[in-house]
Amino acid sequence: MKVLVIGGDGYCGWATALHLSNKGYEVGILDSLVRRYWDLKLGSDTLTPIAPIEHRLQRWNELTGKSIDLFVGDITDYAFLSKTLREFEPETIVHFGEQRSAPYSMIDREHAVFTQVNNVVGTLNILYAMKEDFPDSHLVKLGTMGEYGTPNIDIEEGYITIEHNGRKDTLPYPKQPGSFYHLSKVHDSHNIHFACKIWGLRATDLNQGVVYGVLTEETGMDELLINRLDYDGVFGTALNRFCIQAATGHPLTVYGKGGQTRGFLDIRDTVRCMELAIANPAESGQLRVFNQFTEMFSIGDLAMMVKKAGVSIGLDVEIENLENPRVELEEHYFNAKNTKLLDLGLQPHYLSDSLLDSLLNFATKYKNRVDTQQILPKVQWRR
Ligand code: NAD
Ligand code: USQ
Repeated sequence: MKVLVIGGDGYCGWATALHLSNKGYEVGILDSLVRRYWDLKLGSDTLTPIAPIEHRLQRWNELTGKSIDLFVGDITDYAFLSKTLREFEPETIVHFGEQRSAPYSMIDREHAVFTQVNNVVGTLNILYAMKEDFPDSHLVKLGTMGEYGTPNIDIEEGYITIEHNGRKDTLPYPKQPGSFYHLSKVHDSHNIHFACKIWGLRATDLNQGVVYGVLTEETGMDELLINRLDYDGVFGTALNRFCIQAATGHPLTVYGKGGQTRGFLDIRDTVRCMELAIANPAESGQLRVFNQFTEMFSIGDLAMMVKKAGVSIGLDVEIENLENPRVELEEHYFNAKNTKLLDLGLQPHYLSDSLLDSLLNFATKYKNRVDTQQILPKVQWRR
């Protein structure tokens, strides 16, 4: 099967592209490489030295004999997107290619507008290109658990059945996202839902939780295949940041009380979830939604786990509760369903001492690349 991985130079996309290639899929990567440029503009860099995409792909080919096609361009450019799809003729389109940082989207008006245009227009272009030329292909789109926010009731997988004034219906689950980035995902979900309904397209929205870890079977094969691992205050995410902070002797940055609870998953499960969603496509006319995470943790508990694992390998780890730069509940109910991917056969890698140990050792190996000035959060949600 031919799979086009949009955003295939990024953290989740690179690991997924290699995994699918390894599993025998015919893979193409479409990426504008804009994420590398945003890092440059922010003055930040990934912990790991990532090779240029051409070198990565050449090394993959040398090691495995498998080749991955590369299309460098922007999906908000419809002519480029349409031309690429006609050339590659994908049966599945995996879409990771968005601006994915909540803090980046909250820097100022320009960054909020950019995030929403990049994400919403990019996805809308994909939907139109599918309608024009590939109405039977399957769109596997990365959404986020953050679309739901933190409601005081259980979170279902995309839809909820409601009884109201004696009548009953199954409706899209209410969305209460916490940043202009997370809002862009909600807008995408609505557009995809509508396109499936009117044009009979098939799509799967994967509401993914926060991803952690860096090594997968494929990216660990060679230094040139190494994946990015962000630690800075804009693109770095909770658990990855905490491990890198522990390795460099920086206090762990828990925002506010640390009672914020989120869904998490190991990047080795991200690639497996993608494989499962691709191998079991949605029906025509259907927007299927899976909640893609394996465990729920509060940020405070994660920090405690990293501290314990760090101390056990001789690191001196402090936890600091910073004033929260975001507007979010710091103590709340959170109980989200995640059975659909398990039903398809996902066997989770749960967060373990050995994973924390290996992530801490990995961070220690590259700690000389860390610019500690980039660690503290600088973007404020409030006026
Ligand atoms: P990333 O920034 O590492 O990768 C995104 C890639 O998309 C980059 O290589 C970038 O150059 C490319 N891109 C962005 N806009 C593009 C455009 N207009 N045209 C072409 N390419 C474009 O991000 P990631 O962490 O790999 O996240 C991938 C997807 O998964 C995102 O949609 C994100 O919202 C979602 N997600 C990520 C996480 C996480 O913890 N990293 C969690 C949940 C969901
Ligand atoms: N947090 C801290 N300290 C930190 C970093 C984060 O306390 O140093 C807190 C935040 O306040 C928030 C939680 O940890 O409550 C998660 O923040 P995050 O930066 O790890 O993740 P988030 O901003 O939600 O975004 C990330 C990805 C995004 C994806 C999302 C999945 O960047 O692309 O959509 O995780 S989810 O969180 O489930 O919506």
